[in-house]
Amino acid sequence: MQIEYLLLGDKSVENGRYLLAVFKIIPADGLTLEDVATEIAAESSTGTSIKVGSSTPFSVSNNAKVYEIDEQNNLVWIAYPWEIFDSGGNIQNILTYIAGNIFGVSEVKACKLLDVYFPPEMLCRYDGPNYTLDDMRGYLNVWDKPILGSIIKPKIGLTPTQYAELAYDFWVGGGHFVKNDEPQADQSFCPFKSMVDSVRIAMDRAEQITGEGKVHSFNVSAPDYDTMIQRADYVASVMKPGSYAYLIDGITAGWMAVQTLRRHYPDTFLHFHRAGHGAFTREENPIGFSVEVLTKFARLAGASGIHTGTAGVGKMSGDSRTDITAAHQALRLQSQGLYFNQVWSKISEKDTDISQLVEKEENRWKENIKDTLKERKELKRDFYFTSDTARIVPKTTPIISGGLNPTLLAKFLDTMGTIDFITTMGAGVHSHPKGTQAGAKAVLQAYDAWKEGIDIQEYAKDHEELALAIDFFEKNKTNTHKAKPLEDV
Ligand code: CAP
Ligand code: MG
Ligand code: MG
Ligand code: MG
Repeated sequence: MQIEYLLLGDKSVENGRYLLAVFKIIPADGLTLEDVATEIAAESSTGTSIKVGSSTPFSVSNNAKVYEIDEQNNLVWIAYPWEIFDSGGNIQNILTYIAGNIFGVSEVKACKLLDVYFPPEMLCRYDGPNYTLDDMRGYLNVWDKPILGSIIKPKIGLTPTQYAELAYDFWVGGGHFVKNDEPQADQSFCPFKSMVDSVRIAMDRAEQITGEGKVHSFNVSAPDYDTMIQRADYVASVMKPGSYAYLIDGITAGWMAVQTLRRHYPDTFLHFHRAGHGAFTREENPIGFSVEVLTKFARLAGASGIHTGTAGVGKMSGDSRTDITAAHQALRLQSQGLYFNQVWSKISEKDTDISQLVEKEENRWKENIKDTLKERKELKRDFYFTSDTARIVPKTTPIISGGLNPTLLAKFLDTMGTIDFITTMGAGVHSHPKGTQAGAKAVLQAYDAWKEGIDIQEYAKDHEELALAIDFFEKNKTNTHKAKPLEDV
């Protein structure tokens, strides 16, 4: 055991100078939880497997501290002096410590980072989002519903014009937002630049017909940063400001790619696609970190939006507690995580202004979501603008995707407790028997039914597109698991 890393009951960890983390740890055979906890604290801060003679009093002051252990549940709380992290607001650096070598050390049979807490002073050093859902709402002039979107399917294999034609259909059917799928890049049969050019033409046509603004999220993930920037710049040169977002495959491209985009393009919606996260977030996987942790780091990094899952309603693994906790951590000024209460303010939660804002937000969330629709535009200003913006880390939009279709929308809305999210449906739209335009209409109709409190079966009696969608998805149920009941989050 590396005893110098064990400071059980140390209250000083709450003084704002520490990042706090909680891990679930299963020790390798023959070791105690204390043994392994201190090994992990050492390896993830100043130490290694054996004490070195080259330590200095200052280096020792940077030791992580194991400050709480729950033997029964195999939980270990560790505090990290946040000044050990790169002073440049660097997410990959933090994760290299607290989600790095520790997963490979032989003392560990299992180790999962479940929750993390960032103190207010630390938040000042990180970018956080700049362009938010409210900016997108302003561009689209859509305040009374989630942003309703689609991913073009098939996932890959369409030519630029075929691709853009489907985007056009979705927009003309009333949809707001279209995204590239996660593997879209610069393929020979669908060159990136031609795809962008075709989308612009399709968007202009759709806007002319509908008289509404539309948004497209372009996947700028690339082999290297220069190419990523070239692709992003190309999009900016072709598209109107506000009409495009940048999608980045944040797990496979990495946190540096996410932060590079955030810093280069603060005035563009940054869309974090998390393909690959299941390898380390899935509940049954004992090594890695949770969806909640991933989402919190995405907000810290400055993603305008990140996928947070369908709470068990759709096709991807995930339950309502995990996904809804993550979504709230993305959205709310104060979010109760699995273990920590996070206030996304750069000043102390004890400050009375911040407490008042938190209370106001609490009250808003208690209201019926349908009753608050008309006030949304004003609330946005109230929250993020009339208060001193520099003191609050703006929200990250939950992006809800994966096996959703019009018949599942109401269930998800009720589970989510807010309309502040973007939803994207792939198969849920393009498999409509009458095509993509009808698929988009069915989504809008499903939303209107929910808003008016009418069951979709009833509403479908005089809404043909919805009726066909219900019929189709009843016959083609792919969802094999049921949503777990929503626990208290
Ligand atoms: C959804 C999707 C998204 C997943 C990612 C897909 O398509 O485009 O990538 O939602 O999962 O390819 O599966 P469908 P998550 O609407 O056709 O299912 O959002 O959980 O990160
Ligand atoms: Mg090393
Ligand atoms: Mg996809
Ligand atoms: Mg699909």
